[in-house]
Amino acid sequence: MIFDLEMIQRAYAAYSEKVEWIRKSVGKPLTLTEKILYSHLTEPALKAYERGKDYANFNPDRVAMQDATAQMALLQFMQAGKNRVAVPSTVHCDHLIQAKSGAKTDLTIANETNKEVYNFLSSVSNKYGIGFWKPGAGIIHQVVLENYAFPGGMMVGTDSHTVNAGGLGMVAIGVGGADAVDVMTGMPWELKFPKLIGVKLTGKMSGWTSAKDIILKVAGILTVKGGTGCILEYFGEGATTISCTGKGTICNMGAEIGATTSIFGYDQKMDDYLRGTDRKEVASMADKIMNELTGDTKVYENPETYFDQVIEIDLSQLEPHINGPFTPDLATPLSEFSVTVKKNGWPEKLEVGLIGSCTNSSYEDLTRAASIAEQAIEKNLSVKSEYTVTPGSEQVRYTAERDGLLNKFEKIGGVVLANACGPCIGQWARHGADKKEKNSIMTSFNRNFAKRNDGNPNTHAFVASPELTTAFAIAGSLSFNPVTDFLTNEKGEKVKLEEPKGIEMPPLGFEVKDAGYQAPAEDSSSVEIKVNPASDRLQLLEPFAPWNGEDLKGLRLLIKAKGKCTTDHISMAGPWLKYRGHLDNISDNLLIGAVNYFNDKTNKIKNFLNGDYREVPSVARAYKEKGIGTVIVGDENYGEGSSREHAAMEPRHLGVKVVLVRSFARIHETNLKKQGMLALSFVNKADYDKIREDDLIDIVGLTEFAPGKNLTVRLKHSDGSTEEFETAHSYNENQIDWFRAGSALNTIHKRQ
Ligand code: MIC
Ligand code: SF4
Repeated sequence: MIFDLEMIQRAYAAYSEKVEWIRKSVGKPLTLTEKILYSHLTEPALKAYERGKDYANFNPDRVAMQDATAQMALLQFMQAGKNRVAVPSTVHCDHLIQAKSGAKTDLTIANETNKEVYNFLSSVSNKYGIGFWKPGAGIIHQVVLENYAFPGGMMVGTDSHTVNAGGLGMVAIGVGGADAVDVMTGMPWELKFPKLIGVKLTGKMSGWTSAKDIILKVAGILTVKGGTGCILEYFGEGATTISCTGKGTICNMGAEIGATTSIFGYDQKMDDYLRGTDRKEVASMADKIMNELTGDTKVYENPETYFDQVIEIDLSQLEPHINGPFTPDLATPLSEFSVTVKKNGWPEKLEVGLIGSCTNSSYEDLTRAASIAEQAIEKNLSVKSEYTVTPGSEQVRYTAERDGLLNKFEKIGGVVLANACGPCIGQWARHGADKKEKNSIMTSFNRNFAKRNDGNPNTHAFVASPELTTAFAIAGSLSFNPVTDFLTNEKGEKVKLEEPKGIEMPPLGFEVKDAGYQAPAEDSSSVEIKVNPASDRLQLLEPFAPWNGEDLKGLRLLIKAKGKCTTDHISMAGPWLKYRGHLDNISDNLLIGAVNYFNDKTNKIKNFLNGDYREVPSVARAYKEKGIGTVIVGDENYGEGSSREHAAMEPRHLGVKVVLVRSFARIHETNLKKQGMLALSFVNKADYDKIREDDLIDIVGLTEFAPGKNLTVRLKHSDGSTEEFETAHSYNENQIDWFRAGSALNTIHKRQ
C-alpha cells in the first residue's frame, strides 16, 4: 500500500469532533474550506483564532515535491538538521524529462542526462523517509490524485498546481521549498487566511463542453489576479455531475487565477474514484463522515451570506472555451473563436496540438480525445497539425494502452510522449522553434505565457480541452468549429466530427506493471548523500547573510520590469531546469525574460559602473562584486505563475535587497520573504512612474520595521533632486524575523 492509511485514520478520527467544536465556537454554519482549514490549525492558533484577521498557523497532513523544485527544498531541508520528515512526503521525477522523439527514447536519455540529480533525489528521499517516484512514473499532481489525496485533508506541495488535489476534496496549496521545509521539519506552517469565493454550478454539461471549460470560463471572469488570496469552493447540483478527475482539472487551473487553492465537497464521484484507485479503506472512512466533508447545507442555500464573493455558472449553457494567446485568462467561446482569430491577426494555421499535462491527462480525458481520434480513423481523417499526447501517470498510460486508446492517437498521426511535463514546461526539443517564427499551437495544459512551451516569443499558445485540441489538430486550423463545420477527408468527402464521448473510470479497472515507486529505507542511518563540489547541477547551500541592522542606502535599480512579469520571466524553465539544484549557475537566468521599462528590450539593462548595456545577471553580478545592493521594480501581479523559489533565491544570491512592485502574486511574495528579501508594494501605484533608471534608492524605516507600518522609499535622482514615497508590506512579526535573520531557514537554526 502506497498511501498512508494510518495518517488518514488519525486525521479522520479527530476531524468530525473538531469541526463540531469549531461550528459551536464560531456559532454559524461552515463552508467546507473553513472546516478543513480550521481543523488543521495548530492548537494555539485554533484557540486564538479570528477569521480574516491575519496569518494563521497550520499543521498540514502531507507534502509533495516535484524534481525541479525538490532539489532546492531538500537542500534546505538538509540544513535543518532533522533525521526524518515529520509528515508523509513524496518526490516525483516529472519535470526534467525532455520531449523529443517519444516516451521510450526520451526517458532513456533523461535517465542518462539527469543521473546525478535523480541519484541525489533518490538518496535524500531514502535517507529522510520520503517516498520517491522515479522518472516515467508520472506527473506529480496526477500521481498524488491517484494515490495520496484524501477528502478533508490538507497538503502543501512545491508546485503551483498542487491545487489539483482539490478535485478529491483536499485543501492542497502550492508553496516554495522553504515552506515545505517548515512542514517537513514539523514546524507550524503559516498562511494568510484566505477570502472565500463560492462557485455555484447548476445544470449539466453536454456535447463538446467539459470540465476544462468551467475553469477556462472562471479564468475569463476572474482574470489572472482575481483569485489572489482566495480559496474557490465549488458547489451546487452541477458539481456532483463532474467526475473526480474533472474536478481535479478545474482545481488545477485555479493556479492560473492566483487562487490559494480550489476545492469540491465529497460526493459519489469521489467515492467512485477512491474505490477505483484501490483506496476503498479511505472511501469507507470518508463515507462515514460525508456530511462534514462538504459545506453545511445552510451555506450552500445562502451562499452570499457565507462567501466573500459568489459566481454562478449554468453548465447546461456553458460553451467550450479557448483561452490565450500569451495569458490564460483571455477566454473566447468556441462560437466566436474563428472570428476573434481573424480580428486579432493570430496565425490561423495550427502547427501543433498537444494533449495531456497535469491538468488534463486522466483516463476520462484520454477517452474523450480518443473518441475523436476514433471518428477520424473511421472517416478517413488524420491530423493536419503535429499532435502529441502526454499521459499523466504510468497507471493511466498502461491502462490506456491496454484499452487501445494510445493506438488510436498513433493511428491518426499522434506521438505518445513520456509520462511527464515535457512541452508544458519548455522541455520540448521542437524543431524549428529557434527561427522565432510567428505560429500557433493549442494545448490542453494550463499556462501559455510567452516562450513557455518552446522558447519562441512568437508562438501563440492557446489552451483548451484535450478533445477540442484533438479536433483542431485534425482540422489543422484555428478557424475551425467542430460543432458547425465540416472537414474534407482523404477521399475528398465532406465529413463532420460528432460530439466526444468519455468514460470516467476504466471498465476493466486501472492496471499497471511497475508504477515507478520506491519506498524509503526503514533504517537509513547508512545512507550517505554526496554532492560533488565540482558538479554543475548541484551545489550545497550557504546561509544568506543576516540584516546589518541599518536602513538600506544607495541601492541601484537593477531593472524596472514593464508589464507582465511571471516567474517564467524571472527564472525561465526549459533549458534552465537542469540548474535547479545549483543556485549560482541558475542565477544566470535572472530576469532574462523581463522587459526593461527604459528601452523595451529583454535582458538589456544599464550597468552604471561603466555605462554599458548588458544582460541582467551579469550587471547584477557586477554590482554584487562591488558590494552595491540593488532593487527590482515590478508591475501588477509580479511573480505570477509558478511556485519556483529560484525566482526569489536568485535575486537574493545576486545581491538584490528589495523587490518593489504594484502588486505581488501570493507564492512569490512568500518566497521572497522566506529568503530574507524585502517585498514591498507601492501605496500609490503611480509612484512606479517616479523611478528613474539612474536613481540611487534608500529604504528608510527598517530599524522600526513592524507589521502594518509603511516603509519609506527615498529616490536620489541624478539631477540632484530627491523624492520620497510610502511603500506597504504584509510582513508579520515572524516574517520580520526572517528578514532580520537573513532567511526563514536561518531562524530555524537559531531556534535549535
Ligand atoms: C510550472 O508549471 O510552471 C511548474 C514548472 O510546474 C512550476 C514549478 C517549477 O517551476 O518547477 C509551478 O507551477 O510551480
Ligand atoms: Fe508539469 Fe506543466 Fe503541470 Fe507544471 S503545469 S506540473 S510543468 S505538467
